[in-house]
Amino acid sequence: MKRVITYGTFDVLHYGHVNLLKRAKALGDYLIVCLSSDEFNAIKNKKSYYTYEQRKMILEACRYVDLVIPENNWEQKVDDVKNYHADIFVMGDDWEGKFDFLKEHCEVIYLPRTPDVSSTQTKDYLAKKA
Ligand code: C2G
Repeated sequence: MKRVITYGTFDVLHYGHVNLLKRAKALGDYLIVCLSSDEFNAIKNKKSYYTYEQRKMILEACRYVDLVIPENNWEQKVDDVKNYHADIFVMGDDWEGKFDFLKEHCEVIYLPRTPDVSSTQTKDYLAKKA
């Protein structure tokens, strides 16, 4: 049973997110998504359109996701990998190298981002249409 873990805000879920989740799940048997809390988003200077609970509900509807837990800070990843027995840590390659400290605890894989799609782009487009 290979367990994969990934992190993110996943606001206004789009096909770039799903493409990441799909490839992450394909690396193992069980995918844990650590979803940024609204408070941690503020620390990341990100304002989500959807609340944590709404983003969690949407992610839980995704066929590739097995468990959604909160991401509350930058420091929890080593504990998460240990506590959830994660074998593989996956992030999009916009984070290339940033989490290599996890390599002593699990495999670290950065996957190519899906080009030309982002929550911000979608939100800006919809705001202009309003
Ligand atoms: N992603 C992607 N392609 C896109 C957009 C996003 O592959 N077009 C990936 C990102 O690389 C990330 C995941 O989808 O792995 C979630 O993206 P965000 O919600 O933007 O996550 P981020 O704000 O980068 O949070 O501790 C880590 C942070 O919580 C990561």
